[in-house]
Amino acid sequence: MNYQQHISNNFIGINDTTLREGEQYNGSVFPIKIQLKILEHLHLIGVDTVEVGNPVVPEIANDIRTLCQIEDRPLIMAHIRNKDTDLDAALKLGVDGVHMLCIVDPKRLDFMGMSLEKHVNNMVENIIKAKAHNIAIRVSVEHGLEKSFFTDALSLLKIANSFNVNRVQVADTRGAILPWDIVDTIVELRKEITVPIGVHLHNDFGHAVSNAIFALASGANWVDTTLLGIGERTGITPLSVFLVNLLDVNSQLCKKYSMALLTEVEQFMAESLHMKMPHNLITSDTAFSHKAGIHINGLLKQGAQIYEPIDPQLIGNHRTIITGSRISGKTQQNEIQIIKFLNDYS
Ligand code: HCA
Ligand code: CU
Repeated sequence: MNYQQHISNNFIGINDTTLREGEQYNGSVFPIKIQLKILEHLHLIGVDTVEVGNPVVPEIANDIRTLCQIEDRPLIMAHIRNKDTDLDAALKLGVDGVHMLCIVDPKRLDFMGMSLEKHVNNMVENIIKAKAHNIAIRVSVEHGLEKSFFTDALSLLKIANSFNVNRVQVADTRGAILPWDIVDTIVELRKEITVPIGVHLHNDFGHAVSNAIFALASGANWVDTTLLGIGERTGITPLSVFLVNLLDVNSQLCKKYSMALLTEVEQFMAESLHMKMPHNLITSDTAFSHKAGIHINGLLKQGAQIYEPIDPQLIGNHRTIITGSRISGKTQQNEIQIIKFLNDYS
């Protein structure tokens, strides 16, 4: 498969869900001031849509109303359940669209006192209503990427597709899907679905970024992200790491995003949450630090790209050279200065 070519043809956009999934992170508290700042930052980066929480909760409805009043902003999508109460709450607010979550797991439907057939009928009614109000609608299936639920997810999404929704989406809700499985599933889905397909990928097994890339290569068009990857449990695809992958696949795809803001914005997010930047994100303070003598020497002799995947400046990050440790070798201080300022990426 020509992965690069497929991804370039398929990729449409990023739905950032920091304001919804991100609030589900254990340490998140988002007063409206922080939400406004997040919206502003996401707009400056240039994400295509921003997802907010469920307006059926009155406090969330108030916040969404405030966010929607901002004139210069991305499209705002409310994340709702497949319920008319939720849709009605969203319709009152002037959001640009709704992301409606459906369920196919028979046990969960049972707990809800609902049959799959009734759930699908409700979905159809909600789609028709949203369309009558001229707002965009994306229909997602929780656990939709899991093998045991895929057949039912596909049947439900085919019906949504026949009503020409703006987008359908499948989620790896438990974060345990492996890249080869996502390829098979998205290829199957693409055969049946004509509208754009989005993916929402949890990171429990560490594949949230690679699964996004493989999903795009297999026919998906949209990816859900959050700043720092925050969300339930280990979170979802982090915006920064996803974007550097996309840049590597085809830099043209990132032209519409202000990559140089990524470090500042993700560091702002960490500060707001009173958390230390995760060391394993490319926007962290240590993401471009070099410590071992062999590495420092390599940088000096061959240039920084020998141990750096991208120029840190591309994402607004910086290089750090750690000397004076027992593993740092004999590099002289004046040589270190050279590395600090050398720019080998032009
Ligand atoms: C959840 C819902 C969700 C929804 C994803 C989507 C998930 O919190 O369980 O709207 O596509 O991970 O399934 O975040
Ligand atoms: Cu989720």
